[in-house]
Amino acid sequence: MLYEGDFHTPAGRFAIVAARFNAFIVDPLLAGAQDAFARHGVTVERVDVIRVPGSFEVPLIAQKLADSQKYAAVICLGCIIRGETDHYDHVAGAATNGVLNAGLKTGIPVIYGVLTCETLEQAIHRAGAKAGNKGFEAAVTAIEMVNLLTKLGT
Ligand code: INI
Repeated sequence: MLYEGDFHTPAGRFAIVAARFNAFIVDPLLAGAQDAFARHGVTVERVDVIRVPGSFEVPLIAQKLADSQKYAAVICLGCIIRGETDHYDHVAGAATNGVLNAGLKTGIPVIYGVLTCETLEQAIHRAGAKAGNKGFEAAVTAIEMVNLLTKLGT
C-alpha cells in the first residue's frame, strides 16, 4: 500500500510565520504562499500571517503556533544572505534546526521556507524569478503533508 499526500483542499487553519529582515525577498515569498493557498481552495480567512523580526525568531513563534493545536500546519518564511562574517552560519543553523524541531516536537507539519543564499541574486531567483517561488512551494508542501497525515490517520 502506497500512502502519499494529495493536493485537494485541506480542512483547518494555516499559519505563516514570516521574517521582516530582507522583507524585499520575504514579501514575495509570502505573496507566493498566499497565492498557493488560494489556488488550492484555502480561503484567505483560514490563513493567519505572523511577522517576526528575523529568521532567528521564526522557530519560537512557529513552535508556539504548532503547539496551540489551532493550525493544521505552520509555514516558515525568511531569507538569510551570507555576509562578511560567520553570522550567517549561526542564524541559518538556528533557523533550520529550530523549524525542524518545532515540527518534530509538536507533530504538526512545520514547513521550511527559509532561503539560505550566498548572494542576493540567488535569493531573487528563488522569490519569484528564475528558480520559482519557494513560498508558493512551501504552502503546497504544507497541503501535501496535512493530507498525508489525514490519510495515515496519525
Ligand atoms: N535575519 C535574517 O532573517 N536574515 C539575515 O540575513 C540576517 N542577517 O544577515 O543578519 C538576519 N539577522 C537577524 C536575526 O534573524 C535576528 O533577528 C537578530 O539576530 C535578533 O535576534
